[in-house]
Amino acid sequence: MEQLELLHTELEAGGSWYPVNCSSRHRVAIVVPYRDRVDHLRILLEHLHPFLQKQLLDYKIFVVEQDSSAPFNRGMLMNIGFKEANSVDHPYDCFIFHDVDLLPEDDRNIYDCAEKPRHMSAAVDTLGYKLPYANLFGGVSAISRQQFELVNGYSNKFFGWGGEDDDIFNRLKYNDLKISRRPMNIARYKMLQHRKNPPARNRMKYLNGGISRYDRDGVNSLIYKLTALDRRKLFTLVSVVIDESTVIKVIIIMRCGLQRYDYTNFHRVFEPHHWSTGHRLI
Ligand SMILES: [Mn+2]
Repeated sequence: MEQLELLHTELEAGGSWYPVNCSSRHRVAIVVPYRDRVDHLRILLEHLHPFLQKQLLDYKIFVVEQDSSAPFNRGMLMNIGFKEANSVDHPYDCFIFHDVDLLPEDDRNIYDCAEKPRHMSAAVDTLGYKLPYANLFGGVSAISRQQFELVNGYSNKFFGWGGEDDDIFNRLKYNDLKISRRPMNIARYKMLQHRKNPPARNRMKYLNGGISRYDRDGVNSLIYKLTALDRRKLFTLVSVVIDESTVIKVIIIMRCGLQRYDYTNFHRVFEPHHWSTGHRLI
């Protein structure tokens, strides 16, 4: 990683870049959910910075690390990336939610947002460059800030592998947002090999009952401990501890109406001294 840092003198602190000779149409936040895959992260960063710069995007890469023993919660990490990115900088127009193990192969696969949310990784090499099912929205996806807020982001309930991507597809559909894809010869990705995570418990239950939670389980109901917010050379690191039972409980309390939480102002106003690697409870 240090060697890669030395190569990228063009980057601003926190892993951002913008073209000097023109102004980009979008400010794009790339959000990468992450835990314990440093080899993949290095390969992704090595690939993505030149790729995004060729596209003349105004972008920053946020790596959101789950720093706890709880099962990996991809959806909640995306929500946290959305919140933290919009807190530390001017709100971004466009979000690319990006798995750490997918490398875009075609420069024409522009990382921007449009009227419809876009499923970017339609053609993955390990799946024979074929779309496995029509409603797939996992891997890499592009959603504008407005679209993401409209659907209340991802569900926070999916601890472990699977379900959260199908749930956000349902949320988009519920809000009459049809998804788009680029042609299969452009939306091509190489997948890095890894061991599979255990599937999420209760993921079918949460998926089937999802509709009753859209308004209260998502980016408006985040509970986590921020353990680092760190401007690295190649990316901004957001490290969080997520407690599974707390996350589940908060949603139950909200459903029962026993206690009212005002989540609209849940996040702090950004002040520069909040940059730290120390422990801090939100
Ligand atoms: Mn994967």
